Amino acid sequence: MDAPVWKGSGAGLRHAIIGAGMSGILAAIKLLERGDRNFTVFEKGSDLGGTWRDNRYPGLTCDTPSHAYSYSFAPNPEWSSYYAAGPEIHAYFRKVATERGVLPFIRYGSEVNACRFDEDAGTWRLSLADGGEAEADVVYAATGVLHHPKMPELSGLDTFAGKAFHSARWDDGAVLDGARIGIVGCGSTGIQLVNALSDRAARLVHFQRSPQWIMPVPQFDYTAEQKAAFARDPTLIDAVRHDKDYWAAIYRFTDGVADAESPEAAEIEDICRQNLETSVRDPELREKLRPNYRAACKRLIYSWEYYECVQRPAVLVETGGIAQVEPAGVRMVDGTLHGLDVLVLATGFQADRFIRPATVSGRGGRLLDDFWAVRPTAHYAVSLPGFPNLFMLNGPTGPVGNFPLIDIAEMQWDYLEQLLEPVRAGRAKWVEPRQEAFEAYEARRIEAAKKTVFGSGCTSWYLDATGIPSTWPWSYQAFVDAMKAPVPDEYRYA
Ligand code: NA7
Repeated sequence: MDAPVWKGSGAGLRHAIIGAGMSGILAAIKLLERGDRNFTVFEKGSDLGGTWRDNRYPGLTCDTPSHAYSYSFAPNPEWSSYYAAGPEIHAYFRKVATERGVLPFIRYGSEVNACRFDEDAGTWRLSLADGGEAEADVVYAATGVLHHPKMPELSGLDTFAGKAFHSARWDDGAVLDGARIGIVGCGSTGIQLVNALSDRAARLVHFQRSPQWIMPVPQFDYTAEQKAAFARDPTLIDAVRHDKDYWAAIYRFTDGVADAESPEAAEIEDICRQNLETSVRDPELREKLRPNYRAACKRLIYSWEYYECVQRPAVLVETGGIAQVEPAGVRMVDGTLHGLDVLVLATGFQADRFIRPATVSGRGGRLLDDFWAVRPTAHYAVSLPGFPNLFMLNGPTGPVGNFPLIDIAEMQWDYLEQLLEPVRAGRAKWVEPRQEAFEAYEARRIEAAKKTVFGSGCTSWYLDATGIPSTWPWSYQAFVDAMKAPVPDEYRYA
């Protein structure tokens, strides 16, 4: 039997949300809040949660404080600690989605393969991997940024006799306690893995191609009394969520990131350098761990424990080049063989995918792959000229950094609501940014991006294929201001 065609039902616009992660759940809740029930969340997996579903590695922690990494409308008095672990965050999204009535709208196992704009009808036609089809007036791509694992090119990887896997495809069969474990990669994932496994492994070899700057942060558990107080008095949660010192640091941080030569950028580096000098006792190890690029050029690691964990007796930081993987372990260029039982590839993600590999074609058959031939980008990170009523939450060139992406998605949603108002009211069928407005915006963005710390001379997933940061290049406040209201002249309604 052919898979069914979802055409929407009931009154009003038909909405398609792609992805049931943090942003997709947000979109669904916001639609329900306005009484819109004519939508489906297409989720390719068999569970919701996005990045918090895919990543299950030991030590997984969000680097934004738990009370700040919560929807503004769904505070959670039960957070167990200042920085929450992955499973707890996944459970939070499940709970909120359940309580807000989102679950019946999620269609699991429904990967969107293609989205085609039908100009005559003014609608999007979606093709699903299961053979199904769908029509929608508005499409929200809430497909995440760091979603497709990036595998390293290591010769001999398939000959390894132990278990080798990417950090986002955790193998539950891997025995960790008392094992000889290798970890490739020093991003947030590799560092958190070292923290979690340094006292479980018999031997832990951390293969470090580039060391990281570490920002020291506090971590503590909330007591039962504190949680009860949060439940009784939500203003106490607000006090943590909107803590002025935390936000002052975020604003200082984003000011610093926006201008590599600013005093704020120097301040970030001073704090990290001081952390390195005072925390790592062995001078040889200290030099191994000293980055040769600006702090915050790569995404800064927030950790209260890395330097302590990396100094544990079982841990070896290996800075040599990897020659190949062999059945017994990893052979270095200098001939050393590190015998291993488990090899974890914490080597990051293909950060330029977004809605892809879905094929997206807009007005006049314009292909998203062509539009993004040089770099994935979008007008104010949410919309694309030639792709009417197609929007992205946490899409390309949006703000990234050590602050809550939930807030970013919420601000983007409020912006989109305003953009869509004439469409909702029936005064227009669709909206898209004007090509010339987008080009002017993008030119400004690129010029500003070159001046950011991200572009100060290191490699990272923030950079596009030409080496230019693929991020919001201005301050956090500038983003807040930009999202308050779209500039009407920059958009075209039809
Ligand atoms: P990241 O931050 O992209 O880090 C990937 C790490 O893997 C980084 O240290 C890379 O070194 C290293 N890497 C990648 N390929 C190789 C090869 N072939 N050999 C050795 N080392 C390699 O990914 P994460 O998963 O840690 O974090 C992603 C985000 O999740 C993070 O920013 C937070 O937003 C949460 P390099 O620096 O390129 O020398």
